[in-house]
This record gives sequence, C-alpha cells and structure tokens, in this order.
Amino acid sequence: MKSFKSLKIAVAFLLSLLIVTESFSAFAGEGKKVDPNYKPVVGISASENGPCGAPLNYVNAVRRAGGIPVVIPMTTDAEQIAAVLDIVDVIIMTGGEDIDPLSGYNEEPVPALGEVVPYRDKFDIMLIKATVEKGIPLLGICRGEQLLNVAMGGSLYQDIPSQVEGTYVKHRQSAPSSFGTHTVNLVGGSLLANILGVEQCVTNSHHHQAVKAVAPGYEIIAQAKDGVVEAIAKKGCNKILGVQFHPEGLINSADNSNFLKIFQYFMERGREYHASK
Ligand SMILES: [Mn+2]
Repeated sequence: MKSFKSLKIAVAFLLSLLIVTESFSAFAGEGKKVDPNYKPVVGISASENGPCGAPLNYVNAVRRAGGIPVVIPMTTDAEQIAAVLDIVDVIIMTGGEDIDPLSGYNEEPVPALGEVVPYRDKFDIMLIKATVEKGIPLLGICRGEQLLNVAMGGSLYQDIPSQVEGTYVKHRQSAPSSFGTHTVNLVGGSLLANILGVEQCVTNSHHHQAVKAVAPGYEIIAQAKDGVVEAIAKKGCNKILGVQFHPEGLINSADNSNFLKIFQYFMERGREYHASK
C-alpha cells in the first residue's frame, strides 16, 4: 500500500514536471516545438573583397551567438538562390560598397558617389527579395540595411556630407570598428530598442550613404543626432531588421557586448523559423 502511494506521488510529480516544461518551451506556431539547443544555419552574403568571402567579424558574431555560419557566393541565378534559402534559417546581408543609384532607385549618380559593384547589387537585391518572400529572418548590416530599403522600394542619400541638410556628425569614423563614436536614439518600443533594452546607445559608423525615403511598409526606428537614419524595420514584423552600424565590429570590445544581443535575437528567430519548416 505504501509503495502504491509513493508510486502515485512519483507519477504526479512527473506529470507536474511535464506541465511545467511544456509551459516554458516556445512554440513556432501550429504546435511545433522550438529546440533551444538547435544551432541555426546562418547564410552570410559574400562581398566582392577577396575570393568569395565575407569579413571574419560576421562569421565570428554568428558563432558567438550560437549559430552555424555559411557564406553565400554571389550569383544572379534565381535557382541557386532558392536552393540556398531552402537550407538556411537566417540571412545576414553584409556591408560593403556604395549602391548604384540609377538601377537601385532611379537617381543619377552625384560626384561624391563612391565605388559601386552592379553585379553585387543585383545578387543582394535578389537574395533580400527571396528571403523576405519566404519569411526567413533577415538582418541587414550597413550596406545590407541600405539595400533592404532599396530592394523594398525606398531610396538613399548617395553621400551624407553633400546631401543631408544640417548634418554635423562624423559618420565615417577614424577609430576601429570595435569603438562606438556617435550617439543613436532608438524609437521606444521598437524592435531594436526591445532587443538592446535601451533607447539610446553609442555605435560605430562606417558609412557615407544612408536611408532617405524609407520603403513602404517599413519604419525608421533609430536616428543619429543629426537625423541620419541608423535602423529600419518592417512594420509589424519581428524578424526583419536593418542597422546602419556594425554590431559584428562593436562586439570585439568587451564594453560593447550588449550588441551581441542582436545576433542572439536572430538565432532565436532562426530556431523558430527552422521549427516551422
Ligand atoms: Mn552613422
């Protein structure tokens, strides 16, 4: 009798444990469970620099946040892009050259426009459009943020110093990218403010182009003190974000470890996306 009672207690204990575990585990919709130990596969767009590579900072940031980085070679073959997107759980669009204004948003180039790589523009825009269409979480960094805006129908300042009225902030810092150099104000309650847990931060800045007209369906969620756009996000969406600064550079300084949260956040969205496949 005594052993029967203790058996009942044991069963009740196990059941309650099960209920507690269930209530704490996340779901990816339609009752599919998210595995908190799964390492999301993160596609990183390649740049023109070097033999089909991406700067190591992006690769390391993904690893530190718990993901598996894979670099995606440039291509304008839609079939190849689709096949890659079948494998990955997150896409990161990397920084780089200026964006061709004529093909990007139908503007003539101004004299201060820098180097453009039309082939890379084409690849990046195809990759962004296909990623958004498929519902894969997307983080655009610097040029990646600008191209997200262009791909979705927005425009850019080709050159901040000569085109942005009243600009007084140095957006092309001389300090290494692990140092933050200018203030960024975040819109309270926005995706980025929620991720970082702050409404103001100091970021690095390695750009002379910036978002001008934000794409339809997207919103500006961060600005420098001179009004230059520092982050955009898709409205009502928790997994499409563009940042003008370089979190993958900032996290190389212990002082800026808070920015790792951006990558960790995208690993969470990647786990959800994977579970929903
Ligand atoms: Mn800046």
